Amino acid sequence: MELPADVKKKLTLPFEEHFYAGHTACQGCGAALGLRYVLKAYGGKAIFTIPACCSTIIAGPWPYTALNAPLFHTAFETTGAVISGIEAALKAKGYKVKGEDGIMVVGWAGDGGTADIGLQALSGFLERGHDALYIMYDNEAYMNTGIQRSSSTPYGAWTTNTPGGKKHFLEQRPKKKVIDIVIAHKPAYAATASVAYPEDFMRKLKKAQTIKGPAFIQLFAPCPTGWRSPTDKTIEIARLAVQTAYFPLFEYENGKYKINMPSPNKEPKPLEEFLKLQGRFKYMTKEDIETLQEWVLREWEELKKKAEVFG
Ligand SMILES: Cc1ncc(C[n+]2csc(CCOP(=O)(O)OP(=O)(O)O)c2C)c(N)n1
Ligand code: SF4
Repeated sequence: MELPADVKKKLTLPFEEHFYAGHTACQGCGAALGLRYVLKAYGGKAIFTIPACCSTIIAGPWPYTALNAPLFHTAFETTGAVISGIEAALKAKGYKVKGEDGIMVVGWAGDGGTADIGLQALSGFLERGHDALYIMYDNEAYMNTGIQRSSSTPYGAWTTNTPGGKKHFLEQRPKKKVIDIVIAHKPAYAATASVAYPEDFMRKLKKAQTIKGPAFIQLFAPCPTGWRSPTDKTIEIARLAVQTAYFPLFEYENGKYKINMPSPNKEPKPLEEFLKLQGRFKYMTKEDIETLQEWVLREWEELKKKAEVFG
């Protein structure tokens, strides 16, 4: 379908679709939306690596895949190693990698496949300095195998192996700060992004395309099935995650931090506004909520300090 030129001019995102209908994501899936934006950003000029996760199923097997792009379905722990190999092979064969007219090598992995089992391969990819982009879409649990907790699951969340109930079996560990581990490698570029702010995400994807060296984006991607949230609340929840500073948006480039959202000069919204839209938090006591709220504000202060000192 071709849009009239005056309508097209008003769009803030590319009109062309490279993620086709007929994929198998649940209604309201943040991961599917994120993948669609990545495909829009790179206009079908990317090679994807997807390990075992929901996105493997969403994309589907060749020749029925929903992505208009070459796609490697790979083993759970290997995303960082596979994108390293693809980048090295393309260069050895004389292809242009990255830049407006080059090939984008993209790893697209869940939080389980990144923060837990894939951490070593991610570290190797960053340390060796490959010209590729690793995107961790963060739905804060192992969704594809039935909503088990990962190290990216927040304190107080229900999952099928942190079930809450009479005895207090909710997640007791804080969310692992994967982005801090990534930044410890001093990559060319690292950023957080959210499906609720597509223009910001698109700008970061473009940045990753033009910068030399490894890039990493942690994308907040609500999962209505695992978060026990209404399917039409995905964007609202993702927006509140940013506005409460639960998942602030920031960038790290050449040793410098820049906060994008929320404003460092204003009080973030109360965390409860974010929590109350999701059934996974319904077992939390008042004290649990206070504990998580304190953690969020402490992390937010730490980020603001970093942006002040290394801004
Ligand atoms: C070595 C290995 N262990 C376990 C699995 C089973 N497995 C497949 S997908 C998956 C969950 C993936 O979770 P995550 O990376 O968070 O992505 P999501 O499904 O949430 O999108 C697991 C445990 C596997 N494929 N390989
Ligand atoms: S379980 Fe969650 S992440 Fe997986 S397809 Fe459904 S909504 Fe998306």
